[in-house]
This record gives sequence, structure tokens and C-alpha cells, in this order.
Amino acid sequence: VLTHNLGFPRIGPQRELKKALEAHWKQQISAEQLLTTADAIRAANWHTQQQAGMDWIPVGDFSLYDHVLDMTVLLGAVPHRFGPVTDEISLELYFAMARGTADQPAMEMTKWFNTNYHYIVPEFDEATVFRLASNRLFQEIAAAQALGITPKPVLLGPLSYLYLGKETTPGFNKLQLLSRLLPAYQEILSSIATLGVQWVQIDEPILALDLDQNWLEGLQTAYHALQHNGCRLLLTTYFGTVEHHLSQLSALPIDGLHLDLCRAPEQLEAFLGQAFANKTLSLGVIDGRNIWRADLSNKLDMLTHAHTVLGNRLWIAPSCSLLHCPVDLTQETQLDQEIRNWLAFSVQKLAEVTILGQGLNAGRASIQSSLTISDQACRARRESSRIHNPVVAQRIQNLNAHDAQRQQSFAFRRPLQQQRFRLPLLPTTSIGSFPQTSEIRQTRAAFKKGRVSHLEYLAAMRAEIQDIITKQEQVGLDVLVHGEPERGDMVEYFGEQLWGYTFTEHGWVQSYGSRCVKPPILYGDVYRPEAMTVEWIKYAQSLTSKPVKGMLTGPVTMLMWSFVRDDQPQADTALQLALAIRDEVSDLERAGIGMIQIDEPAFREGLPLRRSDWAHYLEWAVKAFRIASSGVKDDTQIHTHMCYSEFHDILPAIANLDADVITIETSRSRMELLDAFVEFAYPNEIGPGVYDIHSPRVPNASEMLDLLKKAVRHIDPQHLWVNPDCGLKTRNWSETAAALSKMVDCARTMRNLLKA
Ligand code: THG
Ligand code: ZN
Repeated sequence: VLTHNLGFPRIGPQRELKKALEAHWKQQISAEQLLTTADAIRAANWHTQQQAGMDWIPVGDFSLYDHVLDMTVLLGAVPHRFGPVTDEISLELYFAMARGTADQPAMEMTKWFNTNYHYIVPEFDEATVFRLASNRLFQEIAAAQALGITPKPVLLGPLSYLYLGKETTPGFNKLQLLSRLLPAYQEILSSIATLGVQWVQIDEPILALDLDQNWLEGLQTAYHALQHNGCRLLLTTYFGTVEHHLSQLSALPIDGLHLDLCRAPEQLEAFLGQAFANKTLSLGVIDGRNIWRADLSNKLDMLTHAHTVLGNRLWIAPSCSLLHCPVDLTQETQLDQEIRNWLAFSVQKLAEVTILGQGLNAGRASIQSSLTISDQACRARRESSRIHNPVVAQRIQNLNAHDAQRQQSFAFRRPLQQQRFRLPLLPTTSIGSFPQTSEIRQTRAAFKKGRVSHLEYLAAMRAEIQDIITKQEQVGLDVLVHGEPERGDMVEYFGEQLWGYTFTEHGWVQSYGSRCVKPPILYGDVYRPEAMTVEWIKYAQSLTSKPVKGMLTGPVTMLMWSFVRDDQPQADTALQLALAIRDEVSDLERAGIGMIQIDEPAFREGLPLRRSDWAHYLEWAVKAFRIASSGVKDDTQIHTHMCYSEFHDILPAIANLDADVITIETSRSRMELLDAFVEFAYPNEIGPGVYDIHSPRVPNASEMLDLLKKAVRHIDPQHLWVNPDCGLKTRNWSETAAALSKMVDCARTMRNLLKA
């Protein structure tokens, strides 16, 4: 039995890569210095994996920005808009594609399946050609070999690569490119083979999705073309079951298959059958998506059963790349000792893989002490009084249908809210956050470290809120926000105030490029001991006669952006979060706040990979939002906000949230989404973003007015709000003030046009 890993975090234990990248982009360090840092992280990662006992070590999983972009570079598929390229693709061009230039917007970025990682979307059209355009992978393989590492090169497979790209000309079908793509893959594989490599890991994560016939035929074509290339192919699948493609997979001329047995343990039995009798089966038994220590006895039982069937055809691995996991738990010195003992980060997960391998190779007795330690830790976690809170259990039990239902319908609530707020036609607002100046960040950090007193902190934040209110009044917005200066990452902000959450110091995970997030750890029943936002919002409201929206993060987003419990269904955790937020909503309402926004940017991210699982998810996700938002009076206006989303296929669920107002990101999809909202006859009020905040460019007034005119043609102006498409915390003040002024002007112009 051999052990291996699918991918290791790239950022480095102290986010060394992030720091080097950002320094390079600011021209503080040269390309050579950046590459030296990258080489060092890569070599250290290989060493760590070797020390942890991996028989095969992934090479090619490292990336300076994103592994899908790396594949685009390896294949020479630079979008034409970045100009013709005939030789090696330079680092400058690489970052131009990732981040854009003065002339060219960046390539689009989108969510990597249902994770919080974002990849750079390949661009395809009739003219796309592929050629081997980079030696980087081969150099890395040679470098690993020189260091005494046994490399298993990693490639994103041809089907997934095409599937994840977008067609830039209408009517073009990217699958047509397969016949052009395969020769490039053949060339890559034969070049790898000349380096004396035995196994290549070829990732086809799209196999966890529903695929139509064309793609399944493409799969056969591709892997029949890629056999006999000189190396053995391990086809890796992850994030879900692939049992629905069993017969197609068994027909592939591959040498091995990797299965995610954390997301889909039930698929194992089917793959132990005759159809795979000659193939290596790699079983992903250690969860690459979460931070819990594995129950090794339990895993060993599962593997022992597989081992009797597979013998030496069995490999053991984490379920997926460890990209989604923090690097090393030993760096966490501040974590509560009890909870720390329940956790495993990437380095610890590899040790678990090795122990299991040893348990099969040398017998259970050889790892008895590890099993005992694991058993004890798992029992301690199960039985800990820190996890279960009877008050929470009781409240969940007492929930009834009324709790997920506003007292009256939107049609009834609407006139009451109109009467209360007396807003103009096309009311203007923002999404919630305002630019976070470096002073603000510094004050927040200093306060957290105890270097600024509570009173000084309060005064600084209040001064900032006052300034933000004044600026919004000057711009002439109708509905104001306090601007969220007291918050860093919103999930972290709320998590810190809720029971059931804990935090790490170095538990960073790459989100995109150099950007990272530090997901809080949700380990126990969620309970809100006291109000979290009321004082800030109340203060902001005291400064203005305009309505100030209360700003909260919704239960689904709190869940999706945390490391979550694996000892109860996500639906249950979502309900607990919903109750905590519901309590906050009530407190805001009691404090006289009439508009409360509950953001759900990750609502779509939670959608399962397979359509057959959507209904169940949407049912509990909608219910959680409704429990969070329904405890208010009829004339309290509930807002929500969603971004990063293709909403088309989940519009009924979004309508079912029954928020009085939804603000959404649309400016990049040029209001296409509005068609969908119209088609579906979205019943409540809606604020389609009229400008893209993700770019520093201040839009000109005519662009905004055009979008607004389109919006008015599609949606009853009585239901329409005017706002940017997302929060403004990543922008600076001069851009923000200029853009918002133009936006308010546009709304006024439009009001006049409508009156005329
Ligand atoms: N919070 C969380 N997840 C997210 C987002 C978020 N996922 C989707 C989207 N937003 C990802 N976008 C970003 C944008 C910026 C940053 C991270 C993810 C970012 N991070 C800081 C960095 O890497 O320097 C660190 C953040 C911090 O200091 O707290 O800028 O908003 N959970
Ligand atoms: Zn947003």
C-alpha cells in the first residue's frame, strides 16, 4: 500500500508567497527575488511531504497565482486580447492575465466548484490554439528529482480544463477544441515520461458534476488518446461521488482512479467491483476540506475492508488537494488546548495518511499507540461539554413554521414600509462597507493586540462612522450605512462574538492570487450571548435623519466561510446560526432601526454539485435565512445582498427568501440577469448594481444611466433601487465619492425622465 498527496498549500506557513507577490507587484522586489521565494516554498513543501512519509509527492500543484492559469500558460492558450505570443510566456504576461493592465481587464475569476477558492477562467473561441508554451513543469520535476523527491506530476485534465473555461464568442462550443487540445496533452505527457516519471496525476474534478452525453463522449476520446504515453495515469476525482459515471470510468484506459471518500464514502463499494480489477484505487480518506482530526480507527476499518479486495492496488491519500486547508497546526500556540487536540491541518493530515498506510502494511498493532491517541481525541471531542448547549437544543426544538414566516405578505408590508420611510422613487443606497483606510486597519489591529484602549478605539471608530455618515449625506444617498469600520472579514467579526466559534492565528487559506482568508472554526452549538452590532448602528442612526441600515451576515454565508462541524448536518448548524442572527435582528429593531440587511454572498456557493441535491440544500438554506429575518414587524424592511453569482437557476429560492429588497451584483453581466428576474416575475424590490466596484475605474455617468434605463425598462420603477454592485471596502475614498455622486445624479436624472 502506497501513500500520496494530491496537492499542498502554496502560500507558505507564514504566507511568504503572498508577501513576496505583493512586494513584487509594488516593485519592491524583482522577478528573480519573487521566484527565489517561490522556489524555496516549493522545495520546503516537498521536503515536508517527504518527511511526512508520502511515497509520491505532487509536483506542479504549486502556483504563483492559480493552477488553472498555469495550465493555460502550459498550453499556450493566452487570450488573443493580450496580443500574439510566440515564445515563452513571460511572468509579466502571466500577471497581466491574472490582474489586468491599463489596456486589458484581467481574465475573469470564478469559484472553484463549491470551495472558497477562485480560479482564472480560460477564454476560448474558434481561433484558440494550443501548443506547449512553458517548460516550468518540466523544470520543477527535474528540480524535485535533484532534491531526492519522487515526483508525481499534477495536471488539470483536458475535459475539466475545457469545461471550466468560457466561450467568448456566442454560439461557439468549447468542446470542439478537444481535438486541438489532446495533441498538446500528449506532448506534455511524453515530455514528462522522458524525465523518468512513473505516475502522472490528472485531475478531472468535473466528474463530480452531472455531465451530458457530449462531455462523457469527450472523456472517452480524451483518455483513449492519452494512453501509451510512457507514464501511468492516475485520474483524480474529488468533492463528490463519481458513481454516476461508473460505467464510463470503467471503460477508460487509465491506470488508477482516486475517489473522495470523505464527501462520498458510499461510492467505495461500487469501485471495488470487477470493472476496476486491474486498476490502482487511491482512496481519499483524510478530509482535505476541513480541519478535524480523523478518527483513525474508523478509517482503518474502512481501509482494511478495501485492502482485502485491492491488496497492493490500494493507495491512500487526502480526499482532495490540501489547498483548502491551513498549513501546520504546530504554529497555533494561542488556540485553546482542548480544541487544538481535535484538529489537524495539512502537515498533520499527511501524518494521518502515513499512519493508516503503516497500519495496513505492518498490521494494526504497529500503529496501536496512534490509534489510541486518535480514539481518545475523538472521544474527548464527542463528549466535550464545550460542544453541546442545552439552551440552543431547546430553542431549535421549539422552532415552528411561524418562525420562518413574516407576519404578513410582501404586498401587505410594502405600503407600511413606504409610509414609514417616505423614500423617493428609485431610492439610492450602498451595499454596506466603505473604504477601509490604513489608519482604521491599524487602529483595529492595535486594539486587538491591546495597544489601544477600549475608549480610544471606540472614539476612533465613532469618528470614522461620523465621517462616513457626513460623506453619504453630502453625496445625497437616501438610505445610509455606518460603513463597517469595526469589521475586518465579516465572518470573522461575527464569529468572534458568538459562542461555538474559535479562531486561529495562522490558519490562512488561499482565496485567489495573493489573497487569503482565515476561516473561523465552528466547533460547537452557536449561541449569541449579547448584541453584536447594535451600539454601532444606533450611534450611526443618531447622526442622521435618513434611515441607516443595520448590517448583518446571513446564516448560510457564516456557514460556508467557516470550517464547519462534521458531527452534525450543515442544515442543523445553519439553523443555530439563524437563531443567533434572528436575535440580533430583534435587538436592532428594538433599538429603532427600521431597515436591516442580512447579506448572503455565499448563498449560491453552497449549492451542491449535483442537481438532484439542490432541492434539499435550497430548502434548508432558505429556511435558515427566513428564520433569521422573519422575527420583525411588518414595517421593518429586510434587505439582502448577493454577489459572485449566477442566480438564473435559483431565482425561485431567492424569491422565497422573502426579503423586502435584494441588491445584487449585475454590472459585469450587463444586466443580463435582469431578464431572468423579469422572466421569473420577481415579486419584491430589487437593486441591480449599476456599477462594478471590483475595478478602480470610476464609471462615467452615461454608462450608469444606460444601465439604469435598461433596468427601468425591465423592472417596475416602483420596485427599483439604485446602488453599486457590492461593498466598497476595497476601494479608496476619492474613487468612491466620485462614483457615488455620479450614481445619485443618475438616479435624479432618471426620476425626472420618469416624471416627464
Ligand atoms: N470573506 C470570506 N470569504 C470570501 C470573501 C470574504 N470569499 C469570497 C470573496 N470574499 C473572496 N474575496 C476576498 C477578497 C479580499 C481578501 C480575501 C478574499 C483579502 N484578504 C486579506 C489578504 O489576503 O491580505 C486578508 C484579510 C484580513 O486581513 O482579514 O483581502 O470577504 N471569508
Ligand atoms: Zn457583494
